[in-house]
Amino acid sequence: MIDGIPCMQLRGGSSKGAYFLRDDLPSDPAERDDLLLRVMGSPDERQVDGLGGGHPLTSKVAVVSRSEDPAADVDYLFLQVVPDRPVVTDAQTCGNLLAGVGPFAIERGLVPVAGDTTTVRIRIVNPTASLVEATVQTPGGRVRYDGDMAMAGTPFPAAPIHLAFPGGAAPVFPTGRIVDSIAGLDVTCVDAGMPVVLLRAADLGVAGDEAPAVLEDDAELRALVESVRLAAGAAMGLGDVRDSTVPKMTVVSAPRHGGTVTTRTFIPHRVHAAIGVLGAVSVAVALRTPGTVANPADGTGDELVRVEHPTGTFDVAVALDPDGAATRVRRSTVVRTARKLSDGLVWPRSGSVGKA
Ligand code: NQM
Repeated sequence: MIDGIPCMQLRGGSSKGAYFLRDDLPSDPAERDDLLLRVMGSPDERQVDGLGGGHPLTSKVAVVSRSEDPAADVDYLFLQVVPDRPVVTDAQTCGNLLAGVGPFAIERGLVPVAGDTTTVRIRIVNPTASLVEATVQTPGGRVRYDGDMAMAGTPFPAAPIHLAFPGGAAPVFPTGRIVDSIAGLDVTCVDAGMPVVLLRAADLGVAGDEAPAVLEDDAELRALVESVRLAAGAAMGLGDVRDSTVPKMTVVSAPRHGGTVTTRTFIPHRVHAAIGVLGAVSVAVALRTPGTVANPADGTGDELVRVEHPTGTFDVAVALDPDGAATRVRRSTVVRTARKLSDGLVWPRSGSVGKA
C-alpha cells in the first residue's frame, strides 16, 4: 500500500498540474504511469476520484529532477494524463506547465535563489528536447507569485516568468514542404517545439472565431480534422498518431482584434481554451514564413507575432534563420505566470489501472 506522495499543485500558464520530484515516483515508467492515472483520477471524464480537472488542460503532470547536463539545472519531463482513457503520454512537452517548473525547482531546493530574480536552466526531456531559461521573481529569498502581469487564458494577474527558448538544429517544417496537400486540403505542418498542423478556417467551412464548444460539438468537422491529423502525423514522421496527443490542429483565419492571426486549436480532440505555449511558437514560425497557409503573402516582417485565441492574445517573439522549408528558429521568448496552489501529500487510489 503506497502512502502519501509529496506533490505540489501549480497553475502553470493557462494550464494546471501536479508537480513531482522524480525520486518521489517509481523509476519504472509503466509503474509510474499507472500510479499517475490513479493520482489524477483517470480513466474518468470527470476525474472525480483524483486531482485532474476533467479536461486535458487540467490533467497534466511535471516530473522534475536535478540535471546531469552541465548546461541545465533541472530536467523537466512532461506527462499528459488523458482524462477519459487510461493513457499517459510523454509524446509532447507543455510550455504552460513549464512556467511552474522554475518556481517548483526553487521551492524544492534544487536551485538556490540568486537575488531579486533567479534564472533556472531547464532541460526538456520530452521529444523535441531543448534547453529553456526561466527567469522567476525571487525577492527576499522566496518565489514571488503575486504580481500585475495579466495573461490571457487565466483570470487573475500574477508575477511574470520569462521563458527563453534557444533555437534547434532541426528545420521546423518536418515534411520538407511549406504546404502539403492532405485529404484535399492545403495544410502547413510545423514543429518549433510542438508539432502543429495549420488549416485555413475557410477550407473547413467555419469562420475561425467560433467558441471552442461550438467546434467540439460539430462531429463532421471533428472527423475531418482527425482524418487530416492522422495523415499529417505520418507525414511529419510521428507514426500512427491515433492514440497520441500530437500533432495539434490549429485552424487559422484573419485577426479580429488587431493581432496577427485568429486561432482555434484542437489538442487534438478538445479545443483549447487559449493556445499552448510551444503550439503558439510553432504557429508564429508559420506566420513569419512566406508561403504557408497561415501567411500566403510575404511574411509579417515583425519578430513579434500576436496570436489571437478564444480568451485573448498570446504574444510570441521569434527570431528565425529563414530558409524556406529548411527554416530554423534562432530564439523565441514568451512571458507567462504561475501560481502555487497547494503543497503536501497525495494519495493515489489503490489497485492498478492497466494502461492502454
Ligand atoms: O504547446 C496544451 C497547454 C498545452 C500545451 C496542448 C502547451 C504547449 O496549453 O507548449 O503549453 O496543446 O495540449 O498547456
